[in-house]
Amino acid sequence: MDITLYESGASRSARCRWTLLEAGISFESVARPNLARSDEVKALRPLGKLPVAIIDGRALFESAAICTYIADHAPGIDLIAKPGSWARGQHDQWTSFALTEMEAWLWNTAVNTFVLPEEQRVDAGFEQNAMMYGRSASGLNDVLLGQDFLVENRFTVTDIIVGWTVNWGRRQGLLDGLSGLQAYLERLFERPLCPFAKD
Ligand SMILES: N[C@@H](CCC(=O)N[C@@H](CS)C(=O)NCC(=O)O)C(=O)O
Repeated sequence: MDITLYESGASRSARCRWTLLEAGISFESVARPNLARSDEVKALRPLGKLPVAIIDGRALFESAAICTYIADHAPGIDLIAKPGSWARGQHDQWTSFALTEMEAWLWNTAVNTFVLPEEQRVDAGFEQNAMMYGRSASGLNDVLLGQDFLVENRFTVTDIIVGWTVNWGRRQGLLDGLSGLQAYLERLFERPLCPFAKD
């Protein structure tokens, strides 16, 4: 595969970078200040957000979709459950759960803290966002008290996608008391290629 990744540091782009590194696929990186919302990226992806991957000349966006596609096409390494298998259903399940039941709450807080211009922000929902993230995180914590990884109990791209969301919660101070998630992140951080922010 010929891949160019439009990326931005430890943001959601890090999911794609990590997947490519684990897959052993070399790629070109495009990263510079003010890349998001630039005309160049708007031409590739609605809203001009990052990441975007140009794969063999075609643009693919949404970090989870990019990671899943790359994992499906990674030569010589088994990074994702087989399409059509029950385990693949679990990949879709946990990916959807992380993006809709966890990450969306953190994104709402981010949007109303620094993403939108001040006059467009609403500052009423922060506590509720933290509570709702915590509720979902607690459910995921219960699962990860009984297994090391999410699908087939082995490291897969599912952990790259979901782990990023868990790590965002950690950075927001939302993992207190959730020892299953803390240990899960330690397992991910131990992997030498993990590019997630560890501060
Ligand atoms: N659901 C999208 C989210 C993409 C996203 O929000 N990217 C951020 C960086 S992490 C961005 O480009 N922000 C610029 C903006 O909001 O205009 C994905 O996972 O790819």
